[in-house]
Amino acid sequence: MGFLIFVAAMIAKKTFNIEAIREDFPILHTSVNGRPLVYFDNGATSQKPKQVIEAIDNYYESENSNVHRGVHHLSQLATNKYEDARRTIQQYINAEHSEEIIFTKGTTDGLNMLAFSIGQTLEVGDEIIITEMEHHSNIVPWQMLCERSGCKLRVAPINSKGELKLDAFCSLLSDRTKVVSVTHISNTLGTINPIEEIIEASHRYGAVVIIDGAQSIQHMKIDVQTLDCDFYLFSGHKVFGPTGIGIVYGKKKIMEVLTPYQGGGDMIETVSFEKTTYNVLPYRFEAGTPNIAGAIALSRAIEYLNTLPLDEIEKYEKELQEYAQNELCKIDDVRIIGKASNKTSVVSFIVDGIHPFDIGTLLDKQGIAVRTGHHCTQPLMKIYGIPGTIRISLAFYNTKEEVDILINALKRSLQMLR
Ligand code: C6P
Repeated sequence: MGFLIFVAAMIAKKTFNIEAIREDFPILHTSVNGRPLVYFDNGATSQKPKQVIEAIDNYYESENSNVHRGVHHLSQLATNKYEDARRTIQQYINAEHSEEIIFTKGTTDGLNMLAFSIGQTLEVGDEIIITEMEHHSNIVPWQMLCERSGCKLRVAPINSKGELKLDAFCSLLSDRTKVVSVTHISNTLGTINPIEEIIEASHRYGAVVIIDGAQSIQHMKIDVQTLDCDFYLFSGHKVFGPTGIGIVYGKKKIMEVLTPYQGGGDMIETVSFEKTTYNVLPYRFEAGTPNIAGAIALSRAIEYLNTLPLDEIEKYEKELQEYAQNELCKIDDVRIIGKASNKTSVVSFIVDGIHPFDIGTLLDKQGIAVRTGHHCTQPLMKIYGIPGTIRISLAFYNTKEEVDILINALKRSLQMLR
């Protein structure tokens, strides 16, 4: 009996088989400029497994209809699938209630929604804290709010390694702090922020904490109840799902008293020319026909992730990032931007005297996709005094062999450019 249980446990144990995983991603088997594609631009968007591509096809071939609107078979089918998708995401991030999961267009859309809706509750002199490493999506919506409301934006500094100065962050907290909105992982530096400490310290002052999870959900298991964050946001397309869909997780007790972001169909309870009353959560934040296929395909991506050994993957990605960073450091004149002791998946670098764009172009000629430029973090670039970086951003389907191809291609490119 004991032996049978052991065998069953062994069969159930998920193993990390990179060749099998790569088979699931058709695009990884294509060529660019006559070379096998090496895709190192996962921070911009991840590639999609065939299970996600099939879910989109299948939806439009046999399930397409509008949700929450019809008594007919297809409408109910689409509604059930859409609501099942919500529950899949709820379970994945361990939200307490499915109504806490709002479908959005992506992280940018979610941050704008929160800046608007939370902004309605703020007063002149209230403060919002962000950090120096934020993506423009977590800067501009708050600036726009400050301009129209008289609130003040405070920016917590980083050190030269690209780590948040936690003491300096804590010294910005006060009774005036109403919102703290920080990225979990920097898209440009790869720094993993100490969000547990940030959340705890901010809650001591009664501030609402928003975690921009655009670069973390695809690299580590997230448990929003353990974290105790008030909001956690991510984009579907960075977590192996499609573009045009994203998630705002928000604590029910906070969300149900916020003013809706947009008005229109589905978000209402009653409408008259004199007054409108709003629907319950989550619908009050989902005005208009949503991205139904996107939500279903995103849940398929999450189900796909659930078949993988996530702990092993997290370790593997960190090792791959360390390997890439160490190999890059061996090349003359390469300077790594972002040397946090706790980082993952991203390596940004510059080469003295050579523009990142030129390197990116020559790498592309050799089949390697990297991102060059400011990565939508212009204030961060200003702090480092550089116009941009070359960024490699990894996913679990990347390999050491691909890193070696990059290193050789970079050496060839530098010989041509010098
Ligand atoms: N960063 C990158 O190449 P959207 O565009 O809405 O899906 O995600 C916005 C966003 C918000 N926060 C962080 C930390 C991000 O990294 C991003 C997107 C991409 O780094 C595109 S600029």
